Amino acid sequence: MGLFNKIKNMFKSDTTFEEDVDDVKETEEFDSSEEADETVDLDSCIEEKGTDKVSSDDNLEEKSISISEISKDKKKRKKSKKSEKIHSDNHSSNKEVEKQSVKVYEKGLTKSRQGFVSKLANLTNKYSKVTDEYFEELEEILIMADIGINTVMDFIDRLRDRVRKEGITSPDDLKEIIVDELFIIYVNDEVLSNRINYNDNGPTVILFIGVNGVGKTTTIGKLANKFRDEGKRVLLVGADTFRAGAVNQLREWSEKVDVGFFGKEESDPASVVYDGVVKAKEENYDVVLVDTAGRLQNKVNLMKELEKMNKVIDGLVDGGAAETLLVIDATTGQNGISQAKAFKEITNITGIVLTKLDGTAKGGIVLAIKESIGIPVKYIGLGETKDDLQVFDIEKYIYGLFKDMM
Ligand SMILES: Nc1nc2c(ncn2[C@@H]2O[C@H](COP(=O)(O)OP(=O)(O)O)[C@@H](O)[C@H]2O)c(=O)[nH]1
Ligand SMILES: [Mg+2]
Repeated sequence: MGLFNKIKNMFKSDTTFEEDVDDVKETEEFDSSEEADETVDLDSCIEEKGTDKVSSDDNLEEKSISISEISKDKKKRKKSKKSEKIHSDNHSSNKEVEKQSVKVYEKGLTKSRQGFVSKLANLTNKYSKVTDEYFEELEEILIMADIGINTVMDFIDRLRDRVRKEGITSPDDLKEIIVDELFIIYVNDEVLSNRINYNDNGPTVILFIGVNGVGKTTTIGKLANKFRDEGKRVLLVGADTFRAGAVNQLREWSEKVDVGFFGKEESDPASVVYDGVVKAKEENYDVVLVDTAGRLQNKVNLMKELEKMNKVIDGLVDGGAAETLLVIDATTGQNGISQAKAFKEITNITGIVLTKLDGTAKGGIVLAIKESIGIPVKYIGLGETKDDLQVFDIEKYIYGLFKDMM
């Protein structure tokens, strides 16, 4: 059974899928040799928000995962896990949470599904045979979905290859292989872990960076809510001290989701971080979420400021900041990719939060980030409420995108 049907069964039937999700991730071997080698001027990214810049010379390697092997392995594990399974209350409540999460994915990806996936369905209906014209149209659809030109070219090559080797002639059969191959783009790499690093030795400090308006403050509010639900003590630190009102906006979120707050307007961001982390240690907070300024006059200043903050955190917490999450607005398309490349040059990013996926029909950007930046998407924003932040999960994402085709 192909991945297409597997995912369909996971989410449409009553079988539990928590273990499947983990298993795929565990059985993968990752290859980390890919590096984006293009340099992007951060200042121009910040200035020209609407500009689409697509150019990356990434040399894409031969991907050689066998999905059927993963499937087999997963089935085996699933069987043995199932026999051990005790139906506890805890388990059924997990199941509820998962169901809820799948719903948020379905709803948040409606635009992408209607845009990109309905085009794909039309294409399948239009052609009775897989032809060159079919591939050309498919290529166009994928590029329009913001998947990224290099990724698409590589994808089409692999698809043509499979069509030839497997003797596929019907677009209807190819539909499932397209889903398989999109999944491969995402999982066949080193950085699949969507897990947050927790610091066992002190508060877990998470820095949020990214240009203005991408959704940093909102994401912090949503994430604080998530952590608090998990029983963690959360402190929000407002170090976006450059913009009037920015600190207040974070304070409002802290009130809304009922977590701690520290912030000072018109102060040195690093000194706010210092005071905030000291407070977190004194008052035994588990997680510290730091909101930073999206824009400094130039790249050098931004780099220095981030260095300063990191130094402060290094001095207070063993192991320093646990995560630096770059927030990107999915509706800005390839410009978001350019931002990621630029930020990657000036600081060590451990994960990406992709916001506003609900506001774009081009949900393919998730795959482009993976392919051109090589940094894992850890969370995605699928709406404006506190419940609309989800841990990024490729299987739920693919289901959310293709559920009408399944
Ligand atoms: N639809 C949608 N809007 C979002 C999402 N995340 C953030 N926003 C909105 O984007 C705008 C800017 O967010 P904000 O957190 O202030 O951005 P910041 O400047 O990076 O801190 C606000 O109006 C948010 O409500 C999302 O996932 N979906
Ligand atoms: Mg903000």
